[in-house]
Amino acid sequence: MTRIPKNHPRYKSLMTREKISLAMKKGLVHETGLIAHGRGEAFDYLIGEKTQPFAEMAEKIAAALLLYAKNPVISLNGNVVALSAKECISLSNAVPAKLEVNLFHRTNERVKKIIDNLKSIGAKEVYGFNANAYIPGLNHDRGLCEKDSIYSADTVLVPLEDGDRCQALRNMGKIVITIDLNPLSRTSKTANVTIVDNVIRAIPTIEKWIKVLKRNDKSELNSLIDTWDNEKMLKEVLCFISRRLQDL
Ligand code: PTJ
Repeated sequence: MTRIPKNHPRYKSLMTREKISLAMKKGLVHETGLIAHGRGEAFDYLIGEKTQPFAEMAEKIAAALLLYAKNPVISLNGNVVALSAKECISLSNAVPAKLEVNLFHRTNERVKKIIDNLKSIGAKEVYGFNANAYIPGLNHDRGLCEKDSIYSADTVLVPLEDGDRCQALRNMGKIVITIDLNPLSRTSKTANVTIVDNVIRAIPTIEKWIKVLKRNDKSELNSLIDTWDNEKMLKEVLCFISRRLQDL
């Protein structure tokens, strides 16, 4: 890794870039994952590189949905594992939810590498390698998934997702929660709950809310979930960004 001086004003951001770059060299992240990361960075700048109230609320609703679900699954890709592997494992234990590796640029080799990496840092069971089902409507390998995991899930958390798969999962009747720094993406517009925040901050915040909401019964969770209006929140994000730009 390139040595980044700790007093560099962009230390955190540069270290994150190093993480993604290293994960690509290890074969965990696809090369286009670097481009996706750059796009995410640009949007993170626009929201001030911190968890804004609209994201905090979405993270709370996400926690309620994961607790309410009968069969929740967290879908993992190369970028998510590079940036938040330990945090995703911890969240999956807290809910509890299954973990499945589900890639856009799928190769068995990369799925295996990612699963091995997750297991080496504490994940017990990770689905995705023995893909034996297909998300209907996707004529591409990204539709491959496991019957006992994403295919039969009622609620799926899919950070950094692509719009088509998000729509296909919704067409299957699933509740889709996404984490996407771009409030204009098709994924953001298609998901039931869009968390406009960096996956690095979002996953631990969802877990924080899991711990708070775990004491609530299903009807209390349901009342909370009912208050959510994703379209309204996305408009709020755009207003927030334009106000912020005018104020600068
Ligand atoms: O590992 P694979 O093969 O499954 O591929 C993963 C990527 C991310 C390469 C693939 O899914 C892809 O191409 O994604 P997109 O269509 O570029 O979408 C990624 C979205 O995530 C974009 O809208 C980015 O703004 C957003 N994003 C990037 N980094 C982050 C992020 N959102 C939250 N946190 C981030 N760190």
